[in-house]
Amino acid sequence: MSRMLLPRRKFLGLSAAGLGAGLLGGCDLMSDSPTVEGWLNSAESLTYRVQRLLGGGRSMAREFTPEDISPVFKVNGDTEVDTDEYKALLAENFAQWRLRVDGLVARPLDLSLADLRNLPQRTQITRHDCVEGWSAIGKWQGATLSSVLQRAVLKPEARFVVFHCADFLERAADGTGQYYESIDLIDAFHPQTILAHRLNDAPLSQGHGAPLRLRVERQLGYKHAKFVMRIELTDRLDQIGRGKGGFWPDRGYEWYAGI
Ligand SMILES: Nc1nc2c(c(=O)[nH]1)N[C@H]1C(S)=C(S)[C@@H](COP(=O)(O)O)O[C@H]1N2
Ligand SMILES: [Mo]
Repeated sequence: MSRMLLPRRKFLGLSAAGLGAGLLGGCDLMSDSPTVEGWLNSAESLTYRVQRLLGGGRSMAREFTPEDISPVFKVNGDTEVDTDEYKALLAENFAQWRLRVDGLVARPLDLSLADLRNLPQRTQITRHDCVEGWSAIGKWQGATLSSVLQRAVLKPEARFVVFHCADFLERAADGTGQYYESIDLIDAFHPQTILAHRLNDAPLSQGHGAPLRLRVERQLGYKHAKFVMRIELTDRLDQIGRGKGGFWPDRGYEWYAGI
């Protein structure tokens, strides 16, 4: 039954497009390189693996109408980033900012905001639910995370997508406290999972996570990493932070915060 709901052709089509884009970069130069062969094989096996997983992972979070948008969308957690690096980027309106995509990928990426705006976009009006007991409905626009991951070409060992943020919510004695979060590949390739650069038709404010924040609509607010600087593909979470996959998961919250 769930297989019938999966738009299989469309998904394969998108993956093929991603692969095509990936190949354009180095194909002519290195087509006889065994490494390139390896990348292709990894990407293909990943596509099939992801597609299989998606059979049970494609239910959609509810979407709302423009009339439902909350007049005020609260900011929460860190609402400013207190590092020289971030302040310098902000001062130039993020012209020098790049999103680094690395780890278990065949093609590491450095994407500017313009690059991200040129990738396939999605706009969605959704409700944000914070564990502290408040909710707000907002209109988010951003690049689909799947389009970014397809361009980076995941290696077959990749299992988690880690979002490293610019802010330190705590400066703990053990050196942890920089905000981070992580999701599995089912949520990473979900159509509503986006790297948002706009809220309610305006560029993200610093409070809401400028220049880029995650929207992972089927999970609670703390999973929606703000101020994202780097996306790391990994096969394990135990060596990042305190090992539980996120700032709040490291401090006792659930890693999978499904709503
Ligand atoms: N980098 C970072 N991301 C974060 C947080 C944070 O403190 N730092 N707080 C989280 C929590 S608990 C919530 S509810 C939302 C708040 O998003 P908002 O400020 O846009 O409402 O961001 C999440 N993402
Ligand atoms: Mo939250």
